[in-house]
Amino acid sequence: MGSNLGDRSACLQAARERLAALPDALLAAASPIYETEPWGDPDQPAYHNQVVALTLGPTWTPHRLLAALWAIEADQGRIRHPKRPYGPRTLDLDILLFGALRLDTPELTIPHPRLRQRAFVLLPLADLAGDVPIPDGQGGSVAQALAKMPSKEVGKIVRATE
Ligand code: PH2
Ligand code: MG
Ligand code: MG
Repeated sequence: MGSNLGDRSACLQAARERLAALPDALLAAASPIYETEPWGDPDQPAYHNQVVALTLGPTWTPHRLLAALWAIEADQGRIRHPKRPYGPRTLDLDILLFGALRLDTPELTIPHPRLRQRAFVLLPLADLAGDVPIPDGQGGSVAQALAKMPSKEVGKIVRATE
């Protein structure tokens, strides 16, 4: 989850509440919230980022989850700017992993295709799932991917205080 517009903590809290209320789903764990520099598009405010783990019943598919995440984003005032795919947003909910599934469709790629490039993803993901293998064919766990990140990048990620 990411937010860099408005009250970022409130956006993430509201998102956690919506995720916990999804049918046949449990919000099993949440990482600390981190304050992170914008990645990919420098001209925007700093983000709050957090990773959560959902336990989903058998009725859930990746595409059904994606539709649910888009609905939550839209309800929280997310506006998509086609020219700024990495631009500012009230709320971004991305699927990082879906169990051990690997999926490549036009709408959805799992594991998240930029997971290994982003310290703001790997650090909170490692808080919850360091030992979990990343099923993208490159091999290794979340913690191993984090260890390969430049320490300068990881060092910039700090716990949020507000
Ligand atoms: N999300 C983006 C683009 N850049 N930078 C940070 N720090 N955190 C994000 O969640 C983020 C970003 C597009 O999804
Ligand atoms: Mg994103
Ligand atoms: Mg997204």
